[in-house]
Amino acid sequence: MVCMLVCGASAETRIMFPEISLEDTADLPVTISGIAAATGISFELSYDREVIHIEDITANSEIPGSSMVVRIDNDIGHVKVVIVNTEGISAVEPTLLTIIRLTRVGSGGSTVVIQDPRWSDTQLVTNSFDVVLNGNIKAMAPAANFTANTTSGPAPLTVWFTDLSTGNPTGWFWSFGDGATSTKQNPTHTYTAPGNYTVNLTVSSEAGSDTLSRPDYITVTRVKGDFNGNGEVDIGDVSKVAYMVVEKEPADLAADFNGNDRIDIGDAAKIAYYFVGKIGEL
Ligand SMILES: [Ca+2]
Ligand SMILES: [Ca+2]
Repeated sequence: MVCMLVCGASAETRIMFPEISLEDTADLPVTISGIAAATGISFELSYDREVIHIEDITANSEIPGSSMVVRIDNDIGHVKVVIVNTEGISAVEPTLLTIIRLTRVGSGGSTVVIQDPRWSDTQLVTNSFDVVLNGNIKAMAPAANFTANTTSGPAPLTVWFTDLSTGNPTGWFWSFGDGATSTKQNPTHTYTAPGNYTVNLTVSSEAGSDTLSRPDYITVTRVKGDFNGNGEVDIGDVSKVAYMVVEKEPADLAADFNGNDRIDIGDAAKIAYYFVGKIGEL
């Protein structure tokens, strides 16, 4: 039991790299702890070169007497670091060893693996670390964006939507503003009724989700005289105006073609004339 009190006091040795969200460039610490005096430390880092590049590695200037040699190879995603200190680095408590400057080059995530970390003591014996905590660069959440081939026109209006989202989304949810939805990446939607429509796109991935709303993005107008919404003046529309005149259908002032503020036989005649081509416009 005496030995446990005395011998158990020796701390476990650790080397660690943090877990972070990285937007563009950041300086991240490699820290060590549990070491009374290290005369040398070496470690390697491997990472996904499609996601991050390591720009620079600098030694902690507050540790006197250190010299450092690094080799950075972003073509394969690997660095090797060697630090020598003839005084012995005191790092019983967590101590900043080096600053790693990282730049994001892709939107995904990457584990920064600490490979083969070793330290030499004052007897110049090489030791491994008890605990190695790898770094983790979290993937970026996607950002929603989209466009459309057209944003206005007479009903029925068919619109091709194009996803312009960034951050590699894996899911799409479109709301077209008329009650219809789609989970395609690049959907097509046909608006049948006149009106202004707000379009929402929500994109998602394992890293998160984002929604872009474009208020009143799509404006659908009515072809003059097209009351049944098929994009043209046809016999159904001619009949409908006739029904309005005899009050079998509610009057719609869009059918007041002769401009006297009521629906009358002149309007019924005008749409019939237009339909057969006796007049050029309503
Ligand atoms: Ca029609
Ligand atoms: Ca009229």
